[in-house]
Amino acid sequence: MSEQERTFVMVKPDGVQRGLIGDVISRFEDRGLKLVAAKFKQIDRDLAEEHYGEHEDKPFFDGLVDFITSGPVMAMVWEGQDAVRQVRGMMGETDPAESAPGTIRGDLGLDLGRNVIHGSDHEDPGSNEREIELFFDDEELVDWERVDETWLY
Ligand code: RTP
Ligand code: MG
Repeated sequence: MSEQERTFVMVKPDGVQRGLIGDVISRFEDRGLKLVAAKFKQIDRDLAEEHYGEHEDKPFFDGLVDFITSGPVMAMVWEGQDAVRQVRGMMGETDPAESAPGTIRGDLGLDLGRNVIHGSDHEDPGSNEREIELFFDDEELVDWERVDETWLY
């Protein structure tokens, strides 16, 4: 059994506006991941620029920051075995058009910008811890047991 780990997930403004928060949360609950923290918030530009700092030299950076600050997001931390990779698999590819049916972006995403969800990147080790710290204080991470823990992922 691989180690439990935590990953940062965010329903982006398009997902919030389209009423998809519940659908996204259900998928992770059904998969057997455990919710550790959640926060519904409006991101300011400073936070957006720091969160997406790896892309600051890309031509799409300003548009990405405009989009992610265009309305509230649902920021969350989910825990489970290999959770970073697990969640990325459930998300699909960056472009919804390239994402398999059954994935969040494949089922719900509209286009490369409006792709519903962010998740920490398993190809960028440490991004999960960095992003969790950026959005949550330590005391906001809830230590609890789900009654059905034996059946969790
Ligand atoms: P995210 O960080 O939001 O979870 O998405 P990701 O890892 O799948 O993709 P990433 O390469 O980190 O890109 C971050 C977001 O930037 C937008 N993007 N636009 N125009 C473009 O070529 C382009 N490439 C990326 C996407 O909205 C992507 O989610
Ligand atoms: Mg990324």
